[in-house]
Amino acid sequence: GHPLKEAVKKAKDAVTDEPAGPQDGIPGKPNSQSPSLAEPTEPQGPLPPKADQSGPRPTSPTGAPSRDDQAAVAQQGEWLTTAQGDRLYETDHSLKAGPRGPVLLQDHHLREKITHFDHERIPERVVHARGAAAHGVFRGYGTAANVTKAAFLAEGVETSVFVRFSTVLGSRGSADTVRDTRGFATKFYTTEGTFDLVGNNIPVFFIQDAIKFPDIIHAGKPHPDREIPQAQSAHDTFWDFVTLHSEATHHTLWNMSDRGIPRSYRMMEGFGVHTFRLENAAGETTLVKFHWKPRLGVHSLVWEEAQIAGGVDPDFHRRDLADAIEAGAYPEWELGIQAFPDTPEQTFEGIDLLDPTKIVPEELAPVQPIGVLTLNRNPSNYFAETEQVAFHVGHLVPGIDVTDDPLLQGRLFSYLDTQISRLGGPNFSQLPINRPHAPVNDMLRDGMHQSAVHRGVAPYHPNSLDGGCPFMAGADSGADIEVPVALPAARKVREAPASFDDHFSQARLFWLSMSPPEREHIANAYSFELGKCYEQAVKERGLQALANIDSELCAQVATALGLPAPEPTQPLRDATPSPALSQIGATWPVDGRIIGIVTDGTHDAEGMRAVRQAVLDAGMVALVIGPAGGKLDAGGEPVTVQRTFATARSIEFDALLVVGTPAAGADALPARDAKAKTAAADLDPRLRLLLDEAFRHGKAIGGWAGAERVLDAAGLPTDAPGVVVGDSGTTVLEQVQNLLTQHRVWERFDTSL
Ligand code: HDE
Repeated sequence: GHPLKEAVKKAKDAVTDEPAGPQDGIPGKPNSQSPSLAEPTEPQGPLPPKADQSGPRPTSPTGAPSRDDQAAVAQQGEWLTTAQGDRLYETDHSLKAGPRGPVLLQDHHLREKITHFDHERIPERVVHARGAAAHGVFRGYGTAANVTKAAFLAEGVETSVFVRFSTVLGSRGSADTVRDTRGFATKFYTTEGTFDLVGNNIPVFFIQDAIKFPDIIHAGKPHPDREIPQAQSAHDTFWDFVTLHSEATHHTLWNMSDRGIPRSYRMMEGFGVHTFRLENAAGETTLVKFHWKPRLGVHSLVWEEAQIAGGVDPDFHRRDLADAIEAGAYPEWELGIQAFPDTPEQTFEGIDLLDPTKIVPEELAPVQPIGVLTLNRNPSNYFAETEQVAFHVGHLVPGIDVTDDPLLQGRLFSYLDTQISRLGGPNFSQLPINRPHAPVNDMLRDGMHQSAVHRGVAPYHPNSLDGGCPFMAGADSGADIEVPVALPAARKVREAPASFDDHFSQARLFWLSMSPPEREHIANAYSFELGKCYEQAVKERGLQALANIDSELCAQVATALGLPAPEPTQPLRDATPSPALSQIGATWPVDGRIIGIVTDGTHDAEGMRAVRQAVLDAGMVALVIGPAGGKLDAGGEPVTVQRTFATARSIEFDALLVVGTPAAGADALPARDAKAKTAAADLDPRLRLLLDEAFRHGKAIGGWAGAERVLDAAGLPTDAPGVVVGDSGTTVLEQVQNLLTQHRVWERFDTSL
């Protein structure tokens, strides 16, 4: 037979024979064996079509489209066709007048194929353009029942969700690990209609009024003349804005902290930012702030890792999320609320709850868990799902309402407006990813891309011609009604309340809550960002803002900029630190952490195999790093090399284990690298770089079977904190795993601040 036909047949058979993947398991139960990450597939001929990443199917009794229906729109039958279903016998050659003649205009297939391609792109989001998403399930604990009647928060209720994470400033193709705020937007497909919690990984915002949003974004985006820099805040216009609007100081400080460079989407907190109003079945109201707490803890990259990842793996966060879900290590967050009495002042302990530049420290109002989110299925099509999903802060269900926060009020207008242009008209709620899982019976009609075929003649209310349908739900049927909040008598003004005037005290609170290494990272971040500005006035105003936060921070950055440190313009207020704001000091589960095992297969192969298995058994990921690709013979079942000295960079690993003294790769840099040569006669310079970076980035490093010679040659002191040398691989792994629960070896960072 024809080789291509045979390959296709083989591929088809492979798909049907494929064993059930981890996604077919029970949602919420992380699968500790990570089969898909452990062994790369070896390409042989055309790869079989990748099986749909079928996790649990969205359960909707009410007509949410199944993925089979969605695919049937354009992928039925086995023949290639035109969009009209006419079968094609050829798609590689245009219709021509003779093999060397001109192409004929009558070639409809050519024109359809190219025209469709020409229109494949839609405008990217004006902010949050770069994102990655996943499906999952949310389970209510029932603990919020006393404050809200929202049905999806009741005990044991499971609701399908879709979550999109994003950066804010960069374009759709920009790097993941830039210093920026991250979006954390969740769509709950509840039985009472869709609820969107459109939050960020930072609990405060730059501005207090939505009318300034175009301004801050214009300032943060690349300069309009040369369109540089991409996805960066380290430039004059950004710092010009945030130093002219001192209300931005608090959010800017969070961005300059480790929160601006998360280790993973799985290790970020999420915040609703604004205060929301909940209403219970008895009509009583409570003000709340929403929090997402990651089960794996809050962790960040160090700045050098973030920069390296931008070059060697710009998709670092996107890949991490998809890989973890594919391997069955399902990310989890608890949803929690801080609850405040709904008093006419709408303040708590003197903090204005309508001011989005303020947090309420968790020590004053604990975060109470009300449910758990598990992400368990990757999108099967990026465009259809991640790109076309449309979130809106106004998508609310009974029991959850908005407040008068002027930032939130502006958002209530913006999201629908931008989606009409981004998604090409007013009918985007009919796109599969946006369809509610509750029955829809609206009187919205026609418009671009209308795909519903409405029945009846009377899309108006009341009517007598369609039997009066649809009917109005009564308040007793759980209909969505706004909470009838009393408003004070007022004059129309363009003003902010006096309670919005304090711009520095919470920035100081954040600074004082940081541990020494976190403070050092913040000072370095300001030194870098302000150092990248050209305008002297901007740098000086930047230092002025820092003087109003803390004099040591200001002095350190001033030294880096070579400028005098200014005096504060107002007295620094005392603040009680909030330990909950620091990422350091607790321990967390190690699931899904990535352990690189450096080996050439000739030293303690048995121990290496045992350690690799122990890593997988602990729910972590083991990646074997060898001098070159292929398999290591290792005197037993051959071991697949997953990274080579040429492809491994330290950013990918949470810890490294070195087995014995691996030989240099045959493709190691030639002796031209004289420094490497003298430092370590036979140490592969790329292995030296790998170890050196892991060490500088505070990662646990272990070794056995003579590995201390390698560490020595790489210049790593074997008695340094977090460097573990032992007799057997399993005891070394045990200690390394223990170190990993603290995320990094913090003692390695300078603690002078
Ligand atoms: Fe957004 N924001 N935003 N924002 N926002 C958008 O809506 C806007 C703000 C957030 O993954 C846009 O569909 C205004 C705060 C996320 O699809 C747009 C203001 C918070 C996402 C918009 C804010 C957010 C967006 C662009 C100031 C955290 C990505 C595309 C009042 C609480 C959602 C779109 C996704 C996206 C407007 C401020 C979160 C233009 C006017 C504060 C996570 O409508």
